[in-house]
Amino acid sequence: MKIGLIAMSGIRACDTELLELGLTLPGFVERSKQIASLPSLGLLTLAGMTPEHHDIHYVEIPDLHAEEGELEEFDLVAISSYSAQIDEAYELAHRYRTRGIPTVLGGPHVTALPHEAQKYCTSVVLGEGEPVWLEILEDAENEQLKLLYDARKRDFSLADAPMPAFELLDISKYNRLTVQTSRGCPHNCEFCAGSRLICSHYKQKPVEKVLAEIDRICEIWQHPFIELADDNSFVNHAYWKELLPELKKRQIKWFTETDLSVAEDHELLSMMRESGCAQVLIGLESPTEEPLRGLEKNANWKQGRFAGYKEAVSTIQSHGITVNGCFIAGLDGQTAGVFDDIYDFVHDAELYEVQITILTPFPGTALYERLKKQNRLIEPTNWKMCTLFDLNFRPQNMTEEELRKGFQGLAMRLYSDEFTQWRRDTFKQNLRRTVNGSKDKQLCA
Ligand code: B12
Repeated sequence: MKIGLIAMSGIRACDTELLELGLTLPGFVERSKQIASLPSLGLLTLAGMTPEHHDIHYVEIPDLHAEEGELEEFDLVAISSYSAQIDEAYELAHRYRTRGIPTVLGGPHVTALPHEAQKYCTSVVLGEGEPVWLEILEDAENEQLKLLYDARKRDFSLADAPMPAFELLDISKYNRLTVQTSRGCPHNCEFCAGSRLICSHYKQKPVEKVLAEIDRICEIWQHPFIELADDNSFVNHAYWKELLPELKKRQIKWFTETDLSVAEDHELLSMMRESGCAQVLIGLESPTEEPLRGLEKNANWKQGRFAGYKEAVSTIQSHGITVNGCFIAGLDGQTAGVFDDIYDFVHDAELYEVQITILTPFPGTALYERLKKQNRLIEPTNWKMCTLFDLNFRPQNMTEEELRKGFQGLAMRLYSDEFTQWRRDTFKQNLRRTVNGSKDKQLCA
């Protein structure tokens, strides 16, 4: 079969004022440029386990030129789904299905809303793709595709993870590639729309598999920049202490997402830096303690650590690893004062990088269900608003206008040339001081 794996790519936002602003904001634009060119690891993973007699094509939506009329012919089309671009994915699926081409949709959005998705495609996949992909291919060959494949009922171990088909990529188009070491996260944050939606428990890929993926990437790109597609990397420090010395030998640069507990292990931080870790992205969520209460459904993990937030940032950065601190605007308990609070926190903690987003009720999350019950969703099924930059709920302690305008104003202040430069310079000065103190000249490299 000629199989088209179609990825939704690029960065989205509906707020036109914010988009216009974004054009002049270095922090916003730099990070979005970097991540906008990431390929779909989910689809490359499915490609990697597809038997060789199939003819696989990995296409990103802009390269399909779908809007220009004719669609490329395939025998089977597989499309991945995140909420913000689901309308486009549905339209494409519908066009293919109408032409008699079997079309399969998978990913977090359709896992949350399979009945919605079924209106537009032949089959919907719930959860991780790996446990059902070979069955789908066989059923498609026999023209017996089922309406639904529920992988959540099957226990999939990352020890069986296939090698993603990185060789399908035109590598010149990307400035980073993704590798996944883990799925899930032990924290159960109410708003989380990450891999928890497709995989219920935290699991890790064996070290040798991760290294094999990096080695494969190094074959097509010497000294690559790797973005780990993990939601929370450093849950198991022993695992990383086995992986990091091996990573060091590969001479790569890498970035990942983690919780703050990484600051508690100096040995781990040193090993991370030595192995090329450039930045960690950490969900600090709120610059004040109260809105953190009840944020996680299991325990108040972040609230419990709030008092040590700034010190933890400083500890990580003193190891030469920059911290990208993430804050959410619009959490219950926050007032219009939150924008100044975030700015002050970033300043006082001397964060190298900062990411601000608007609280977003993604389908399938506990947040969505709660806001729906409270009648606080503005347009409950307008998934285009699921961008992390668009407001689609009624905030508790400020008006919608206050939140929108406050967010734009904060973005301008945080990402102004002046403040961005100050953050960069302060990081370097602090590091120089640490280096002179510790005589570890490598840190400044
Ligand atoms: C890399 C990344 C991107 C990349 C690449 C996205 C892509 N095309 O895959 C880019 C930069 C393009 C991107 C863009 C966006 N992203 Co993004 N991104 C990520 C990130 C960091 C990793 C995703 C990843 O690679 N996961 C690993 C793979 C293996 O998992 P997977 O894609 O879910 O695929 C598995 C299953 O879902 C399933 N599957 C998926 N598709 C299919 C299809 C078929 C046919 C089958 C059978 C199975 C299947 O099988 C796969 C293997 O098990 C996550 C955060 C995180 N740490 O996870 C956010 C994340 C996915 N992004 C998010 C968001 C909000 C966005 C944007 C809206 C941001 C914006 N404002 O523009 C856009 C929208 C994307 C789009 N255009 O539709 C949210 C999505 C929430 C949601 N439920 O919709 C996440 C979870 C981050 C968050 N803060 O919540 N993103």
